[in-house]
Amino acid sequence: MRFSSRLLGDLAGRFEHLKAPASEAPAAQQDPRVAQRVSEMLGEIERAGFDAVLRYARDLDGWDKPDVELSQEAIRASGDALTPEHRAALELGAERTRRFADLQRAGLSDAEVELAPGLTTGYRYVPVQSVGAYLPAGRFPLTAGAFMTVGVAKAAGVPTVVACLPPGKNGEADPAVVYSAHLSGVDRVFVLGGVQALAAMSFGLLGEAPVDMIVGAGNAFVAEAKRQLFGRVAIDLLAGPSEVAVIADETADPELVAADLLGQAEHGVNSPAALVTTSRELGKAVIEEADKQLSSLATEEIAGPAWRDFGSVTWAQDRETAVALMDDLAPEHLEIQTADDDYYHDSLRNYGSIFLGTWSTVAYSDKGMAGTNHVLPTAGGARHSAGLSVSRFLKPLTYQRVSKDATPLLAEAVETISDYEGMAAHQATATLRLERLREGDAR
Ligand code: HSO
Ligand code: ZN
Repeated sequence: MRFSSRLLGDLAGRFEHLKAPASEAPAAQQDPRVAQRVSEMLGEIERAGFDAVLRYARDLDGWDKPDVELSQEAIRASGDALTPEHRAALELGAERTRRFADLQRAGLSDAEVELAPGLTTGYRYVPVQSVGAYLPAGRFPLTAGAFMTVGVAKAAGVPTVVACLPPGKNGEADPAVVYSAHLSGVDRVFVLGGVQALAAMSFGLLGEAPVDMIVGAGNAFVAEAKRQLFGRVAIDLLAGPSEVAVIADETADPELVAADLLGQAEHGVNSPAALVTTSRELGKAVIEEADKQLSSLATEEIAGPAWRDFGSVTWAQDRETAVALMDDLAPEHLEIQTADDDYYHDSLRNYGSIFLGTWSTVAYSDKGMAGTNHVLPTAGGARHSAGLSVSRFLKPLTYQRVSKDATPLLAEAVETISDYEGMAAHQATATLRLERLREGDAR
């Protein structure tokens, strides 16, 4: 997340950085060593098949069993390892995410129009037939990822959804992640991490046909593997470090604003967090608060460097300037804590998901409690794309039906155009139909 220098020039005098990031936000560019390594691994797995998958699982993740699949029994029983409160919370998340996806599905209806007498065109939403979900379980086992990928694919009607997750520190699959996948309707689960997981699903090495689409967040290697596999399979999006931004005015509570900024800075030492405020006092209070909260935060080790290096606080002279600055950042998550939330909601154009009002915070969506998807564009991607939703798993397939009566209308125009383009065979498809029509012999 960074402001573009051209915009800052245009807004000169209308804003001021109260805390500038110590480092430039990492650009979304790829590391050539990561790209090289991923390409080697994909090549080796394509050549040697499942043997290579197992070899990488052993060497990189310490996997020592001959198989990587969890039994249906183990999947069903995964919840037994959790407390009843934890199970209930996950059940709530799976259900809310599903209901929100169902709402979006209901908003996508098949449609048809008669464009000219006898010419009917339309589209039908058809789900992709199989999806492979990657469920990251590295530093943090982000359980809700399963709701967002597996659950939403199932809401779209995808018949086969398989999931891979890396083994945890104890060498086993994280039970909360497996239970979340189970609640989301997953068909099969494999304990397999990183590049080897994405390759195995995409190349059809897990006793299934190759999947049509791979989805889910992961580290730089996972993102790079998705980039290289794209085209052969579809992907959701290429996610970089998680981001948060807040617009706050003098009515905001600095303690809450600081907590929410650190709440996402915790994702990684390169996770950016930005505050744009129309109140200098609030801005200064948040900077103080952030330092205070960091001093006793259990994950200071991550959130501290992230905030110091990539955190920013910017004063904007008025709400129009705040909107211009924020639309330029196009953050993944955006909170609005002002006396005028509706103005911002109506005016802003670039963000992954927006959290309106003091009482709503990013973590509610992160954990699946708000129903919305947390797989969202980062690194400015919100300028051109939205996050994952049920529509991503559905293909609006078009069709056309042409009657005999509509034939002259289409065929004569196609003859003219094809003649100009020199495409004789195209022209013939139209000419032949016109002849049949004259002969009274159209079937
Ligand atoms: N903020 C992450 C998702 C998440 N965070 C889940 C915690 N749990 C990317 O949107
Ligand atoms: Zn988060």
